[in-house]
Amino acid sequence: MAALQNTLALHNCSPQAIPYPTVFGAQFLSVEASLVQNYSQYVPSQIYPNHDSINATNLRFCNVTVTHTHPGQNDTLITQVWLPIAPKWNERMQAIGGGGWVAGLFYVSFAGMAGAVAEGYAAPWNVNLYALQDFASVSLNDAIIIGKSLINSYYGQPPKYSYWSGCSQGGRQGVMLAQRYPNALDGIAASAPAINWPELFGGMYFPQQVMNEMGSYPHPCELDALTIAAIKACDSNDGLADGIISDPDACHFDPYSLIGSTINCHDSNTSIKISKAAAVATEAAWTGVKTSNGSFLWFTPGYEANLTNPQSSPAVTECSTNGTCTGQPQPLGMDWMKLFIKKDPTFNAFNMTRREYEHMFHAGVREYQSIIGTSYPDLTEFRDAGGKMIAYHGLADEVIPFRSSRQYYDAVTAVDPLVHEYYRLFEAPGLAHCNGGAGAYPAGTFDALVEWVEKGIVPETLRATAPSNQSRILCPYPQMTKLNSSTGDEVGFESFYCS
Ligand SMILES: [Ca+2]
Repeated sequence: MAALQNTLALHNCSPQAIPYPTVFGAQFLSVEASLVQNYSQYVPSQIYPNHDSINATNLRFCNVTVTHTHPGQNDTLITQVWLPIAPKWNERMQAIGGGGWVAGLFYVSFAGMAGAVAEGYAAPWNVNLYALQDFASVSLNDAIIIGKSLINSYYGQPPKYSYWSGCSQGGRQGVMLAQRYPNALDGIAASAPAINWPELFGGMYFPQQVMNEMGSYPHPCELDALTIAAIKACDSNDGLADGIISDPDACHFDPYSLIGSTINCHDSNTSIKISKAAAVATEAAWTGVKTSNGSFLWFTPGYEANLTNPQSSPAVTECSTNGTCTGQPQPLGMDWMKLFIKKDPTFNAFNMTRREYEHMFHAGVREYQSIIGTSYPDLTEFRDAGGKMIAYHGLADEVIPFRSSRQYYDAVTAVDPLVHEYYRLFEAPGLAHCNGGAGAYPAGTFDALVEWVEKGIVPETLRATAPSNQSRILCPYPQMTKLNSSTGDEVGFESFYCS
């Protein structure tokens, strides 16, 4: 029996057995198919957002790669679909989102696809090599159509349910699908989404801009000390002293109050005083992007965010052994300004005045909002198609400010006050960008989405567990998670309620 299945799988898993899909405006260039056997990979939840970690072992799947172009656009799009043979296909499709500037088909996507196949899902993704428009939206819908078509030709039936799972760029892609292709998917897990893209990327540079204006760059340990002080000051506002700020709106910590305090720098083991530059930089990273006359432009991360992670934080500085520090802007924001707004790879962003920075910020919004802004607030067609969308967003997210998700949710609510019937946003206190940090991670997000779509079980809460093994529930925004005062010292799921 197993031998027969192998023969069938091999027969179906060949380019000759797979017809080209039909995608409006597309011309298919090639299809490749190969049988992959005994594929094993441990997929930690850090690179499989919305899911728990999974140990994928001895997977057998047909790996199909389709290449297409949109004639006249000189673009090339590559879609890869992994069609499970063992374990057996669960009759669903789970499309996996990208990250950063990458649309898909990088290590996070491949890990997610392995995780999805291990759970029986057929998993497509798409990468676009040339056009921002493909990257922003077109490739997403193409990938879904291609995925469904390949599934239909391989298994002889379309997927019963089609899903999206992504975080960050992958989250933005999910939201874009709900906005522009409301019939494409049954369920979308779109966590910490990089929506409001031009504002996000323009705003990401703001702490660096402020340090440039001062010509003074604090030591990372000064910024870390101020973050620790803010968390200490605001921790108990939520009723639970757990090192996590669960009520960020109640936090109003003043970094200027600590100027001159002596701290111990852990890395160099020296004592230094907190400088005014450190207070100015943290304030910039906490209270929003401001114009030269002080008016608000966009959100920055909250008090809980790690401001000095060299990979991801907005206020990174680097210090030599003689104590001289320089600013280290994130390449994402820098590339945005140089390549997309100024269209000049040699542009020197370190010398901008605040007025020039404001012009840059606004120019990005004007030029790119309609292409990749992903901020269109009317999801009523997605609602009418029966779609469900779910998202978590860490309150300690250092890359994408959690208030960006709030702002979008409020905008969707203004169009349709009953939005919570098909779209829910869960804020995760202490959680960093997509994963990490001290806060609890909701590993069951995707499964909650599937239950909502297929069984109508409304996700009233999400269960989340922290690295310290402390567990809690997350509540759908605008509700807040509150501590149930009747519980004792043991804090767990039952210790919280939503209000
Ligand atoms: Ca707390």
